[in-house]
Amino acid sequence: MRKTDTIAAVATAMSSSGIGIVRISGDEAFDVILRIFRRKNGKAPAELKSHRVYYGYIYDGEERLDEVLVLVMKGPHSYTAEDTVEIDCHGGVLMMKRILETVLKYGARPAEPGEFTKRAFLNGRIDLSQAEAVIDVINAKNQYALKSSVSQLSGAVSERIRDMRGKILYEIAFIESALDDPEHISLDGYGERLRETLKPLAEETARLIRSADDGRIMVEGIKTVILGKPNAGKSSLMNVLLGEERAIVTDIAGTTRDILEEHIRMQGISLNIVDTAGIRETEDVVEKIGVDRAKQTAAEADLIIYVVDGSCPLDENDRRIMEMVRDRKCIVLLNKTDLEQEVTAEELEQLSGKRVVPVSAKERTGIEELEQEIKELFYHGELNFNDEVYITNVRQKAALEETLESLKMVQQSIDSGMPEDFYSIDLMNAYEQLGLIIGEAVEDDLVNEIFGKFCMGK
Ligand SMILES: Nc1nc2c(ncn2[C@@H]2O[C@H](COP(=O)(O)OP(=O)(O)OP(=O)(O)O)[C@@H](O)[C@H]2O)c(=O)[nH]1
Ligand SMILES: [Mg+2]
Repeated sequence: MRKTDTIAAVATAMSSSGIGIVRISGDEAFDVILRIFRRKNGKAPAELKSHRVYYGYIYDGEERLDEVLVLVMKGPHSYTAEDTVEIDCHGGVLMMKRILETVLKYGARPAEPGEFTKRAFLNGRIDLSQAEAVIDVINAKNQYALKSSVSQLSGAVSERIRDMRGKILYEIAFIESALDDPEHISLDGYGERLRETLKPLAEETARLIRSADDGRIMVEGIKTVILGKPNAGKSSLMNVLLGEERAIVTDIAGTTRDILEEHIRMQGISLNIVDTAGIRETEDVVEKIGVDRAKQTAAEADLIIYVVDGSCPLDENDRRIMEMVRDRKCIVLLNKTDLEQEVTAEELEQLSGKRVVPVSAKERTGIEELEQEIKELFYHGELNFNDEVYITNVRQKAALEETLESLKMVQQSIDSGMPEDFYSIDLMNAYEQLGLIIGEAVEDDLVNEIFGKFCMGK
């Protein structure tokens, strides 16, 4: 275990609540608490036993501050893997502050944000992807995001990454050993074998990269943009989804000028939904800016909800919008089904190539079907976390992209008949990039693997 100084912080929210927790971690955590804690009999415990709860009082000198429970955890069996003490005090802001000040006065220093988790990582109790999952668990805004981070915290991502690294490392070690000892280890036909080994690895990497987009959606919500020509009923739909009269609705075409963004939840899914100006050719300067913004927002969206006014014939504007959404995730809403129809769902489906859901924003019909379609589109009905591992983190995604790039380079080297030491350079790169995800140093395990497995009798 590394030698560390002793840190402390309030671990619970700084607001009035039943209980507040002040946490201390480090080599002197036990010394610090023994200086300020007395049991009911007025004495500090003679020694602290791990995983015990002590009842008593916190003192600053002779001043009694609060009645508390003190939890004692001896390293490495604690969150940080260091000696850790948690003081359960009354959850008033002033009291928590006062106790923290006392802890600092008697030998600890204030922890930096995330420092407890950082120590858990530095002490090898969790890896980097798990450390990142801790913050995701805390920040999770919906049940899917939460499930995904809990699974990452439990090491699901790390396990996949370790498995892939293990396979790559085996190949690196094999090449190195063969080059070292050509009399005993032959590289004949090795390129082809390696190609087969790398194929599933590249596929898995690509899948994880794709999952990063799903992961982001889970964490941040689906970026959804409502598009359509003026008067189609976009703002009306927005209001129905929000359950309040948020956007201005009139029968004047061109009512919405600027984009309007709101957050909604439907059956556990988060949507960041944007109402936009109706798309049409216009001379009006302000409206034109609105139309440009609509197009720009749509370009960045995860999902486009294209609203069609079913009570009037499709026109040039509709055709233009269909062009815009051609290669995008898009659901077409045939709106105003309460009126006489000029457009049928069938012809709209044919023209757009998208799923069409008939709705009436006015009568609030078809909204459940819309929600179902969104779920189908993003979560294939139900999310299942038992076998899927999601990446939710930009840093991890970048490392995976580098990994995939390197694996492709190896494949290219094989294709163009390069010598084997070329493979190892890119394999090594892939191995290191994967290592970044779990924050693992490279040298030690490489050394062990090479000398432990292959170098026979040397
Ligand atoms: N009958 C009927 N009228 C609707 C329906 N949805 C919207 N409208 C009406 O259509 C008109 C335009 O609605 P908005 O929601 O402002 O349309 P918009 O697409 O936001 O229009 P812009 O902001 O101008 O682009 C209003 O008079 C609405 O009351 C519907 O389902 N049925
Ligand atoms: Mg509008």
